Amino acid sequence: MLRPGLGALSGLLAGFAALATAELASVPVRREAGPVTAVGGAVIDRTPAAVKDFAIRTFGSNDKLALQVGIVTILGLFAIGLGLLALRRQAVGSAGVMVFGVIGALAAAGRPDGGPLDALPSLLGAVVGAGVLYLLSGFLATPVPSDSEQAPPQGSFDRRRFVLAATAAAAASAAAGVTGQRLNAAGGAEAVASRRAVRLPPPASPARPVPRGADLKVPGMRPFVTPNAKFYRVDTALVVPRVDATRWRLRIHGKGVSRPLTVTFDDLLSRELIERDVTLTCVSNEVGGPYVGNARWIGVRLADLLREAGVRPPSKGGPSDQLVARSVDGMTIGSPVETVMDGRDAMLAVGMNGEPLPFDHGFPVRMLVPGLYGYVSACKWIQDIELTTFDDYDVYWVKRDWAREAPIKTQSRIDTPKPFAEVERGTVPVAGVAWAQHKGISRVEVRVDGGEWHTARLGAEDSEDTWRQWVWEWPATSGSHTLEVRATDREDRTQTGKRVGTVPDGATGWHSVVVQVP
Ligand SMILES: Nc1nc2c(c(=O)[nH]1)N[C@H]1C(S)=C(S)[C@@H](COP(=O)(O)O)O[C@H]1N2
Ligand SMILES: [Mo]
Repeated sequence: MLRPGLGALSGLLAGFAALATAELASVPVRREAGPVTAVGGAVIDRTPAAVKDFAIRTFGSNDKLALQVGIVTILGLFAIGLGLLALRRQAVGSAGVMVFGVIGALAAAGRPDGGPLDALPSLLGAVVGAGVLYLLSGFLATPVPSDSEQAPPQGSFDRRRFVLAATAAAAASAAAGVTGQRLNAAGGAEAVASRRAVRLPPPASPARPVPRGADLKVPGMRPFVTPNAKFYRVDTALVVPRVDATRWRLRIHGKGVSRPLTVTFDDLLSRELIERDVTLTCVSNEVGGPYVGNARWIGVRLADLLREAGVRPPSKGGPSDQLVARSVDGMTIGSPVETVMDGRDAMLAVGMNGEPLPFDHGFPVRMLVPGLYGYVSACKWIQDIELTTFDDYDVYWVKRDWAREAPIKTQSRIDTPKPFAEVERGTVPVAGVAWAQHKGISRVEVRVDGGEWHTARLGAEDSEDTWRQWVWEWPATSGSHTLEVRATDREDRTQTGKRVGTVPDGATGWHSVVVQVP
């Protein structure tokens, strides 16, 4: 009973030693090359659209934590298995550890932004882990005597050595792991300092103040402008990139670029800046979902830079119809050149709600195109813009079942009352938001239990690129009731009630909420 237990423990200690060594070894390489991050990233890259959506829906912004906990748990189980295996076949157990090292190495080197060097932490970790397992299982390998009554006090010497070696391995691993984590965390120090040093110049073209009455201030509603800390986050980054703004460069090049450009962060800040309120939406947002937020952005008009580089949209004879934005973490996001240059406020954003972009939201620079879902427009941590065609190149999400082009669909959401809430009889404000970026919202209607539609009162319009709050005073009667909402945009198109899922280009259907009135 004791030996299998110690075998399992050896496996776990070997796994711990491997991960800790890899963490330390990732310091001179890069923190993204750590095996758990690398395998997690590789899993994300290979996750079909529907599963990724399921993960976002189920775990929300904790989807990445859930993934990492899952990976560590699976590794732990395999480590126990290898520890038990090593009791019978010492070398095979260690070879098993090496197999996991190779998997980690392949995952790390194969990431969109990965290189051969990224394989190093996993391989080093595996070598150390294999060694630890070999050593520990060696101490446990004393053959069990056939007649235990006659046997000398069984393996007492080895057991003491086992305890010593296991303790040493655990302590050394903990030290290596903690040191690695500390150094990796400190590695972003220049980036943090560069962000702190940013002074955003006043925009040449400021946004007008948010009109009074845009925020209806109905209790239970989220504010009209989403604070940065509350802004939804959707991306594939297990480790948020920390880019040093003083070393940041953006290259603009490709087909039809007659004057390729490379700009620095200071170059961008010294240009004419625009400030705009824009509501960003994720294609993975289900009907009624939370992945939509509204912020005041500051940035450089992207069309200005493109024109400077000699780019013409297809309608003016330009050869490229797709703009591919690349981030420092290897994400590729493709937008239609025609849309980016059609006069809307497509921008390279440097500021969000009065401060430099938070790291989570793309510091130092991200793209933003009002009216397009984030996955086809809003590249965070951008470092490269290539002009090409949709025929010639499929970007990250397009390779994973999502549509090439995806304008935001007109949508509306009930924020209060909450689903299954109990509300008092009498007048109940039913309120929420509606959005149809770059078209604008002209009407919102609410109905109860499939009855006739009632027109809601709209909050003042900030811009056609922002959402609009709405409220309808409901004379609530006793019983269980279903509230539904639909919006109409300024092109006079009413949101369809037909329910479709988020894949491949955004969900449709009316948001409904069931409430109880005593
Ligand atoms: N580099 C990078 N940029 C990215 C993504 C990503 O995974 N990596 N996700 C996109 C998606 S799907 C959306 S909806 C928006 C979300 O932006 P936010 O996290 O600032 O809200 O970022 C976009 N930009
Ligand atoms: Mo998204």
